[in-house]
Amino acid sequence: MFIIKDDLDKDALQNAAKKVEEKFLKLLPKAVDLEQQVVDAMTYALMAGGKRIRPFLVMESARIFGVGESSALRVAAAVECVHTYSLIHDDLPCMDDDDMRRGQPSVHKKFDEATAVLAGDALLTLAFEILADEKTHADPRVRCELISYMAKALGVNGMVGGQMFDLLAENQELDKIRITRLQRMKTGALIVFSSEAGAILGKAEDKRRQAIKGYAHDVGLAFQITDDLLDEEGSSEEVGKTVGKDATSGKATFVSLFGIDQTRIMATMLISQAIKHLDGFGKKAENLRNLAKFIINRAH
Ligand code: GRG
Repeated sequence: MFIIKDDLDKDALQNAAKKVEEKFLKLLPKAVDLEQQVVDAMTYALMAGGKRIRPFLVMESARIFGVGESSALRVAAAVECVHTYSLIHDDLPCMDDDDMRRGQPSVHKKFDEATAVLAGDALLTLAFEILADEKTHADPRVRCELISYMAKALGVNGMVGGQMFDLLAENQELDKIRITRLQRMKTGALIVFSSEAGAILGKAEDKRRQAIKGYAHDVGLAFQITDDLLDEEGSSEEVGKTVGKDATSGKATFVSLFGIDQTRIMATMLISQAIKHLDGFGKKAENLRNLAKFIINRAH
């Protein structure tokens, strides 16, 4: 086994999760008639738990750059809204077709497919509405930068492009370079945005912003590699969704290319590299260092 022990303060992760969940309840739109169903589906998906890793990244990077908690919490909530949208759409029969998410029926199973599509769309648009609001930051240039960077992380050169690539990748010969690119787009780009958001909010100098991006770049890939390992080795009960799908679908992954041991070594090396990027931040970055280690130790 190649495990780096993590000392992540689980209370800090849980506290951040609790604050973000309270924020969702304040930010979710009010409905007055039949449109209530889409709000119910958004609420169901958002409140279903989840590790809230991306909100934690936003809040911790914001803390490093001296950003007030109320701004950070709004961006953290926006990021989790778009992450949740991606999970709802990914579970649809036309995509990864999964009946379970976060240990409970996926949104299209609990409601129906049309409601799931709309709930995803509404969470995506809500996220931009949150970023555009002056409560997120007094400076409109900062708000525009947040919107622009989040849009890029989610679009064709980010999550949507990565998902398209992934859908077309089954039974294709993919080498390490193409798999890495796919994963950096599909999962990595939002993780990079989550970490960079604190630097944007805090108007950080370029050197420090690049350091946090370097950290997130490595953490994002290690996160996805761990997801591949969990798909191979984890149980559905622990992971909270169907596992073993990559092997059944013949999809090339890090595990299928390099085997479990080599893949775990790669993830461990990425995490060490990620932590190195934080050298200039001293003690303030301790939660981020431990989060990186937690990401490759996680069982779900
Ligand atoms: C539908 C546009 C569109 C994109 C979907 C991210 C994605 C693209 C699909 C998710 C598929 C998936 C399971 C990818 C593996 C990495 C990942 C995003 C895992 C789920 O994230 P966690 O572990 O989940 O942070 P929780 O439930 O803890 O929030």
